[in-house]
Amino acid sequence: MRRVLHIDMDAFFAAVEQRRNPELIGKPLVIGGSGDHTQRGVVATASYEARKFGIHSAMPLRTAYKLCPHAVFLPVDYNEYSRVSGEIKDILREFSPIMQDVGIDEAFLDVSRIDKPAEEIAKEIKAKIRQETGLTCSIGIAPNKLLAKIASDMQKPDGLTIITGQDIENRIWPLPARKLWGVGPKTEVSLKEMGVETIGHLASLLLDTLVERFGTSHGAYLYEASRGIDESPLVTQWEPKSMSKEITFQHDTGDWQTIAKTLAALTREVANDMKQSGYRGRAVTVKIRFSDFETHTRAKTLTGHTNAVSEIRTAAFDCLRRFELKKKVRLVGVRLGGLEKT
Ligand code: TTP
Ligand code: MG
Repeated sequence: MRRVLHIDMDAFFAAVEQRRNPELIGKPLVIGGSGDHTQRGVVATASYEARKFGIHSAMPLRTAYKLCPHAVFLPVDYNEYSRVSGEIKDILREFSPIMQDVGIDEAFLDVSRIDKPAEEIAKEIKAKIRQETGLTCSIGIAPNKLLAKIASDMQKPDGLTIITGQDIENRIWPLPARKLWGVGPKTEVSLKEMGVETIGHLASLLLDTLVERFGTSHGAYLYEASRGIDESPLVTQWEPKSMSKEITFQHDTGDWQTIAKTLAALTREVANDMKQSGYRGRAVTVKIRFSDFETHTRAKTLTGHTNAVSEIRTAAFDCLRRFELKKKVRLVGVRLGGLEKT
């Protein structure tokens, strides 16, 4: 049985601001645009105190001001929220490496392989996040991502909700159809036209009816989702171990100049890739494949991590000189390993 957690921070931007400035705790707080309610811009989020006045995300700041003139309006400080978000994701990864980063304030965590009740893990996560960042979150526990996401939204703030396969009829079917991931405003309108308001209603429709209306793929998705079925795996972030480039010559060559020039060009490309993706490496490996497909590598480890072309090229040429180029060369490649994030 799979056990998936969905973690969603409570009033995230507002909570980060309240932590920075405790005077804001307990007050209606609106974060959005440049923080000036006379200017254009929309609400990114509002504290729970401000939500009581009917203020919500995507509402024009001016409207929010009319609803609650004594609310504190602050600009969006995206850098700070991303930094805190990074801290939270790091905490989650400590609990399980199978983490899907969904957005700035939410993530899925697969805890199936952890030998402990999921509820206990969730409580530990909540405590750790609170301890390290001072923030609260709401967690949903379910057999899949679809249900876990619905669950985390059921009790907020600071909630912990468990949904099992047995709860679908009683707790999922009464919910409005739009609570299902993949039911956006357009699908919702179509469903309303068909007289469908709840997830249970949707589950009563025939597969054929849904496919006819929404197409094969979305129709089948809705059919399964309304029954709480979701087999999709967590998409974990891919961390490269190395970066490489190689090229096969149009014609095999024995010309050292040609090989060296090609290697220099490949080195530049790898260095660029690393700079763009924010990595530095330490271990340079050059690969040569001869015309008879015999393939050899030579490696050199640098004293420190780098993404500087000149350093990588010098090491690559050191490697190249250690090859005996007695046969014609078919392919040349360079790889940088031992990567670290810059
Ligand atoms: P949400 O998780 O949707 O909202 P929230 O964390 O503020 O509140 P809740 O307790 O209900 O989870 O979104 C996370 C952050 O993303 C939110 O703090 C601000 C930002 N955001 C926007 O900038 N614009 C939007 O329209 C929404 C919905 C969110
Ligand atoms: Mg949130």
